[in-house]
Amino acid sequence: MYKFIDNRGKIKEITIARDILEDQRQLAEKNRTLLNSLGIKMIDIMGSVGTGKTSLVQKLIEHLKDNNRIVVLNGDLATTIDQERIMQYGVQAVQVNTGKECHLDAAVVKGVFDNLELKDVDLIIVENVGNLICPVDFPLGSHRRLLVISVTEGPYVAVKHPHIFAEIDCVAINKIDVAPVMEIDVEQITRDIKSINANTTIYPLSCKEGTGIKELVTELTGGWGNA
Ligand SMILES: Nc1nc2c(ncn2[C@@H]2O[C@H](COP(=O)(O)OP(=O)(O)O)[C@@H](O)[C@H]2O)c(=O)[nH]1
Ligand SMILES: [Mg+2]
Repeated sequence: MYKFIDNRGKIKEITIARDILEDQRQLAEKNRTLLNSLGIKMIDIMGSVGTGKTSLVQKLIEHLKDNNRIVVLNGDLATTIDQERIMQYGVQAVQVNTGKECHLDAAVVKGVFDNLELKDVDLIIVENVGNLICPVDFPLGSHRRLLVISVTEGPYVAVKHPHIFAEIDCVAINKIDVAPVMEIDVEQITRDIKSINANTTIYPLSCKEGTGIKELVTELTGGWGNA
């Protein structure tokens, strides 16, 4: 639903039909069924450009690569920068350049599956396209979804984007090492997120300093579900 507010404060609400998303949900369910049949887990990481998604994937790899055969799927409009960063860890990475599309979707991810030797994979980590709005409406068939925000996005990121926070039950607040210089109150952001979704688990992180990573890894790998 969209709200138009005119200069007298008069509000008009307009609802747009979203049935096309039902196809996406069905494709996502098929992906998850396929992954389950092979014993593979998949994590979908979302968040704006520059919040530290790739940095976090690198940290997850450090923690998980000894016990898991990992494939990373890097979604981005253009470039292979993120893929190259991941490959430095000796981990298989597939870059998906979406051109003008602001999110990955279940069909694209299935296309990647079709080109992998899935029998040699335990864990798929998806870095979704850097965007805070679109990816949440397009489930991929993952077992966990994680939203990465960062203190460099300013103090109002949650209250200005309630939709994604309402949908996602695990949020990492990255770059807490620079919170003082950004004059950001991480506890206020935490309260804002909780006011939108009281069930959300929130992990203050610094990928730069390694703070909070262990706790997040335990959370992500401790409770696989449908996401
Ligand atoms: N200070 C600080 N910088 C970080 C942290 N995590 C990532 N960065 C930096 O933020 C920038 C964007 O990170 P990147 O992982 O590429 O973000 P992505 O676009 O979400 O994948 C890079 O310059 C990182 O070095 C952190 O915890 N603290
Ligand atoms: Mg990235």
